[in-house]
Amino acid sequence: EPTTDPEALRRRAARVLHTARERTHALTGCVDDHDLTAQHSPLMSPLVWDLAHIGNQEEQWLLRAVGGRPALRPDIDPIYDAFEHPRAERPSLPLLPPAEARHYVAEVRGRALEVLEASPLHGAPLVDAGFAFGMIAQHEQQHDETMLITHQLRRGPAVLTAPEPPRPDGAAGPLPTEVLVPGGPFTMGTSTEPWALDNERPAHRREVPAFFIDTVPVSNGAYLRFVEDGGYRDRRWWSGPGWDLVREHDLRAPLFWRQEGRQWLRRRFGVVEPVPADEPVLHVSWYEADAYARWAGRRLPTEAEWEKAARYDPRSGRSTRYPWGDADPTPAHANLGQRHLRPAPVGAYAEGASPLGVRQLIGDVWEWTASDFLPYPGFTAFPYREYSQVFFGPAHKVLRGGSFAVDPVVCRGTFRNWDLPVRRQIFAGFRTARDAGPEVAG
Ligand code: AVJ
Ligand code: FE
Repeated sequence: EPTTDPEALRRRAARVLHTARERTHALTGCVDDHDLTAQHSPLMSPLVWDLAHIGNQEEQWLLRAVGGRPALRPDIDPIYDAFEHPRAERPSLPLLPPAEARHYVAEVRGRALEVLEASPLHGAPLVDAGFAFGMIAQHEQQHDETMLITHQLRRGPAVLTAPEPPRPDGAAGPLPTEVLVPGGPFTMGTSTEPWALDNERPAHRREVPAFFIDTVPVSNGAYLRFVEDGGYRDRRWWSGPGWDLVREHDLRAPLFWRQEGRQWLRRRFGVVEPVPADEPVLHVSWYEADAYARWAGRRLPTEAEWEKAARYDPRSGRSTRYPWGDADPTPAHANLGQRHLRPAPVGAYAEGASPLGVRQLIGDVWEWTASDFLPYPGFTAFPYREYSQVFFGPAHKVLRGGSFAVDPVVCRGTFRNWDLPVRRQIFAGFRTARDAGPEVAG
């Protein structure tokens, strides 16, 4: 049950803000000022832009909107407005230099914690159950994932290290390749998760016919069979725009892969290593996921199918918060929070399985779905149109489940991410599905 005790809410809000800031410091403290201000890829901002943007959003929402305090640095709002400046032009802006950016975010945080102490945490939608504080912790963690993508694109020796993720225990023998999810209605989205963002709301019934879904995400080894079968040279497997992408950029394998003789290697945070066959495939566009699924005689799951697989409990008929139930994620459930800098091998995290036995829906890799990013029936933009509403439409595809780079505060069975179908630098993989057909539709 979500707590309404203001002291417990304050402690939780302070804790998630602190966790986010530790991550931000880790990602911005391991490189020098030159690296912080450089643009490592035209697809990404300089790290120092993300840093001050985190502080600027916190200033706007927690100090000004919640706290009613005067603006600290109104002069820099336009520089850190993501809509005014596309990423490619951010290096040429008069950004706060690293030392000033660090000072700014620390100053904002000190005042934000004062606002948290003084806020009643009820009585207005923005502060009910600490929403704005949860939203700002989620925002910082989303930029921490973005900064990790920048680290992956950065050239040069490794600066980040982390322990290896757990391996599957294999005790129960080999897993079935797919799981049948029975047909019928289920509850999609949420009206009760206190920190759910606008696009996850409201809860509504969805009819989802029976389907089969892969027990685990598609592995590098499985994807390699598609590559070696000439998948990238065979027009049959590709959508029209997917084929255009392959030919325009001469795509032959996932981003960061390269072939040396008969061996496939990949670069991961500054280290070149053999592609591990049993790890979920990463750094594929939606078009590559779609083509692989067609080659395999299957398809991507729809967003509703993905959420039903992740939340529907056939024993109770209820939708749970996570595949394993309603409890918050622990390190035994899922690979989240940048504790490891790679996905765990497929079949890991038995404790995180759904009641039907689907694994690794949460954590490891974002999963592309077949669906466009659209509002749920009854959607209302909150607290600002630029979070979700301006992105609704056929241009963006939905990703679900979170990756190893995502903190638990910004990951739930209802959480929706979206991106352009050409994107490959994000920590995205996928799993496949198929219709169950009339014999099991019951
Ligand atoms: C939800 C991940 C697509 O990074 O563009 C960050 C999150 N929104 N700042 C993004 C976000 C505003 C957003 N995604
Ligand atoms: Fe942002």
